[in-house]
Amino acid sequence: MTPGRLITIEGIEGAGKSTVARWVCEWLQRRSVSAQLTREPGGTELAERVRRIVLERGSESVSATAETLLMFAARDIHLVNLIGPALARGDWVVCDRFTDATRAYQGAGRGVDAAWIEQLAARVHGGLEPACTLLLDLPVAVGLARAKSRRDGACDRFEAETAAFFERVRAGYLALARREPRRIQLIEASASLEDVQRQVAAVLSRLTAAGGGA
Ligand code: T5A
Repeated sequence: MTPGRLITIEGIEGAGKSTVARWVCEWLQRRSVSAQLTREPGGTELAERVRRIVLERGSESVSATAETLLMFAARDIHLVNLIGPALARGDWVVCDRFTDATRAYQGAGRGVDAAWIEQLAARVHGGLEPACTLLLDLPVAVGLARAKSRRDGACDRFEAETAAFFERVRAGYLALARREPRRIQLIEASASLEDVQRQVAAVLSRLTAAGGGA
């Protein structure tokens, strides 16, 4: 059986990742590709519990080190219980955020040592890398305004961060895209949803035509 492919969707808050992730799944399913939608941190019952811990604004402070370890703990659980088995069955997995989020948020945003993040990634991924990453890029102010308009309650720990933090995260993502231009496909996400879908469809067409390599 041909193994499935992992597609990850990345970007700052409000970039449209969840919207695009659902659309990518539907695009694949319309072409008879079995695709599963999931997200990080989370994706399984236990990993979603870790998500609640890492996102909630409690009275205790959470260091950047603890945050990084919690992200990778949730990712390990997700890979073992959901992503790995789905890929082994031949399904494609569409994941709303993955390790590039740790590189951008904890690495570029919080200043966590990049080499340590790569050590954790090597350990947790066990050789798996996304076949393709869609990086939805847009100005921080536009993303934050979209995220705010959609939010129905209090902000989580990340949403409460400053614009300067999200500028570092965005710059971190763009640096990753420059480093890995084959895997990371830049999508101009301040465009209309129809235009974003057109850009994404072009990437997916190349990906499926190439049998999964970007
Ligand atoms: N995190 C996560 C880390 O720090 N490290 C890690 O390793 C990982 C995995 C939670 C947080 O976890 C952090 C980063 C995050 O802060 P999350 O819930 O996935 O992660 O992140 P959020 O960015 O908070 O998710 P949002 O739901 O806010 O943003 P999305 O998914 O990017 O945006 P979406 O699709 O919900 O769209 C937002 C609004 O914009 C509209 C939508 O309809 C919606 O109303 N919209 C558009 N409007 C106009 N034009 C377009 N093109 C539009 N696309 C969407």
